[in-house]
Amino acid sequence: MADTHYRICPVCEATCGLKLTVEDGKITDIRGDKDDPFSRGYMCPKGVALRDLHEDPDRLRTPLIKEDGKHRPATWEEAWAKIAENVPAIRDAYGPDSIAIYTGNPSAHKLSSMLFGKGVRQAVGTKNAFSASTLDQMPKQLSAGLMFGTWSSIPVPDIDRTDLLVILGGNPLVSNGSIWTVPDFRGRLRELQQRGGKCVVIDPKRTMTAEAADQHHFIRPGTDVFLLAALANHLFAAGLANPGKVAPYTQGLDALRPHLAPFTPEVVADVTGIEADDIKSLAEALANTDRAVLYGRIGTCIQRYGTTASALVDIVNILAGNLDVEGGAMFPKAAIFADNTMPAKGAPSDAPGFGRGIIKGRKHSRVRGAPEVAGEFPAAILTEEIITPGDGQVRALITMAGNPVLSSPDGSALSDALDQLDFMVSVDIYLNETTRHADVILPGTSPLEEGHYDVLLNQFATRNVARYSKPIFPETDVPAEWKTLASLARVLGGQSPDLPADTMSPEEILDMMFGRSAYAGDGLTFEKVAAADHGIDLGPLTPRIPEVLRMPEGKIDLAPAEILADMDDATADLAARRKTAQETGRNALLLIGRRDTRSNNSWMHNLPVLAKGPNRCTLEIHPDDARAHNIGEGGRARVKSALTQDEIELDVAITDKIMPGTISIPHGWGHDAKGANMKKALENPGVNMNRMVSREHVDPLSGTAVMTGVPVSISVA
Ligand SMILES: Nc1nc2c(c(=O)[nH]1)N[C@H]1C(S)=C(S)[C@@H](COP(=O)(O)OP(=O)(O)OC[C@H]3O[C@@H](n4cnc5c(=O)[nH]c(N)nc54)[C@H](O)[C@@H]3O)O[C@H]1N2
Ligand SMILES: Nc1nc2c(c(=O)[nH]1)N[C@H]1C(S)=C(S)[C@@H](COP(=O)(O)OP(=O)(O)OC[C@H]3O[C@@H](n4cnc5c(=O)[nH]c(N)nc54)[C@H](O)[C@@H]3O)O[C@H]1N2
Ligand code: SF4
Ligand SMILES: [Mo]
Repeated sequence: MADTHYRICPVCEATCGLKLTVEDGKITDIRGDKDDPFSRGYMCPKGVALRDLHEDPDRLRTPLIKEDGKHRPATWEEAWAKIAENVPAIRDAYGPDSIAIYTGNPSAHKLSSMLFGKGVRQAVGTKNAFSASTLDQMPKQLSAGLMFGTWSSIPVPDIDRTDLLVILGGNPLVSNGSIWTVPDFRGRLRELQQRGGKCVVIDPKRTMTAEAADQHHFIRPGTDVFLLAALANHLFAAGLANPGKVAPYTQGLDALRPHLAPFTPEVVADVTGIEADDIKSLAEALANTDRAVLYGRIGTCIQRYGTTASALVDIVNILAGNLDVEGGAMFPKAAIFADNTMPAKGAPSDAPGFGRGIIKGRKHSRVRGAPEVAGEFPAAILTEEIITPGDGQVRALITMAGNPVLSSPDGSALSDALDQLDFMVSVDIYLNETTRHADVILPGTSPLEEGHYDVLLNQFATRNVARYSKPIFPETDVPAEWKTLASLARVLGGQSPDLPADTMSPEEILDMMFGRSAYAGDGLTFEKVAAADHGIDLGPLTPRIPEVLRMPEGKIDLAPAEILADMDDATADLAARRKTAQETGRNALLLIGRRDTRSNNSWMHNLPVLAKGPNRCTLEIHPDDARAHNIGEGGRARVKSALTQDEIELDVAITDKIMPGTISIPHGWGHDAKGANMKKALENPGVNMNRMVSREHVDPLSGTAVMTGVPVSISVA
């Protein structure tokens, strides 16, 4: 008997609707759901790989306990007892801050983790909370908070109605979009071009997105802040700065302008590598095209000026009259869970459009005094908090769906640091580079074993939708992950793991949330959403200013003090960079990262359907640079970081798609760690490029690690 199931793919931010066929308890087919109003039948190879993930023999089905340096399967009773014996004792002896928590990326894609992960942190009560956000989008969250008043009010391109899409530091054709939920990007781009629109990509690599676009400019890594400030500057210079219909809701325009003055297109041209005339035409096109939008993503975030660059993306959109208009940058209106659809607590006015804004820096980290942002510290400081002795030293760690040994800066140092912990617990689906350090590993579930609703990603969706998926194999192997997390919170708090009978399930929570949905007035209920196999389409994005704002004055702040001060640092930096370039005539060789369609950060390399094919963990280098270093195609190169002094070796791929002076290595590789158990991944382990990335270098405003534009040297291996 074949059953058909519909469900949302939880792997990346595109949230594609899938159609699965199950026969006799086995998945026999996975394809894109043509009737999904949002993803329209699109899917990528990772959607197909959900079957391999579900069936992966290396995926954990029982807890593991580490004894004499080796992991062995354990019962749940043993695992809970071991945690109960150790963690509360550490807290009693050294205080809650001695226990750190790291939450990884898949948590943002799982209903269980979104609803029950917080409870784990609350149970510990630690200030030492870390996540992948400070390896990723925290700059966008902070700039949104400073300008619009909540951490998630990030406007996204209205691609379905735009005529000019400018992409800076994103490769959505491969990544499938980020902080912009845009399934079937390729199809949507094609439609844009068919209606006469254009796409421009600015990236140190001529990526797949750049090749599909109408225009591409190379940009020197880490220089986006200069380019963006010059775009804004030129809008003023050309008399094109006009926020249009949002003008009455802006403040700070006059304060902003003088800080942009040093960044003329002429001055930034030789530092960014983009001609002054190109910068001017781009600014003019953004202002003069009726429906135009600028989008900035991870390439613009994981750099020294990540937050300011992110703020400038929105500022350019505002100055060019492209915010909150059809075809421009718009604010999605998620059905549930969005801070910007609910009344703000403690706001000066309870009218929609007012709020308290955001607060940061309520606490500082022990060793370097980094400010808390959105309740967390930079992932880049985790190592120093573990290895630096003294009061408040981190002695225990809990990771949930995270692999910071591969994903965060200076992975070798973090791996060594984890060995020093008194105790470590991981909730994960693999015994991998990070979890091999854990004393207890609690298994998470296969995504197909749980119900799904995108708590976060609907807040960044290019079209408003509400879609729920039922579990296909409910609790086949292991308890639902929300139960594990809820029990973990209890055990950490000194209670028994048994959940009280009145614990609300995720579905009960969704039902309650839909009761106060932004669409409740339109009759939307969880019952209706759950009954709709393909989800419910809530229509195209609609203008939301002023109602979306949560600032005390009810206005968009174009000149937050922190951003202005950072722009002044950038001014000094620009002068220094020009001087160095003029004096030496040369720039350092800079390392950037890249993503591959058949990969997702560090954790899908054990799936046969994705692992097949050529080695993907290669060093890409421009022919001129290869020649200058005597490196030939098919050879191997040694890369040394000027920051960590660590060295790695890998195969070379010579390509003119990469900007001269820049090399690229994908992150998420290096699967040959002793004690891990991912047999397929071990066949082609690759190397961890984050060993080149320094723990010291962060965007000082958001704490986000500088992971692009890392100075390196190379030689023949
Ligand atoms: N140089 C460089 N470094 C980068 C980036 C970059 O562009 N360049 N990108 C950064 C970005 S954007 C991110 S988001 C981070 C990611 O950083 P992390 O989130 O730390 O790393 P992931 O590789 O996503 O690892 C996810 C972990 O979750 C586990 N997992 C997968 N599914 C589940 C599940 O359903 N339940 C549980 N409990 N566990 C699960 C996996 O086994 C793995 O251990 O990496 C960052 N690192
Ligand atoms: N296939 C696949 N899809 C993924 C993931 C994956 O690992 N694989 N990871 C998921 C995650 S967690 C995230 S956060 C998203 C990220 O989604 P995207 O932001 O689209 O990420 P990337 O594909 O890394 O694209 C970043 C681009 O920035 C460029 N870049 C690097 N440095 C600079 C710079 O200084 N300036 C500019 N302008 N550009 C620069 C890089 O060359 C690259 O093309 O992807 C998600 N989707
Ligand atoms: S693009 Fe691929 S990985 Fe992302 S949601 Fe769609 S099918 Fe899943
Ligand atoms: Mo990410």
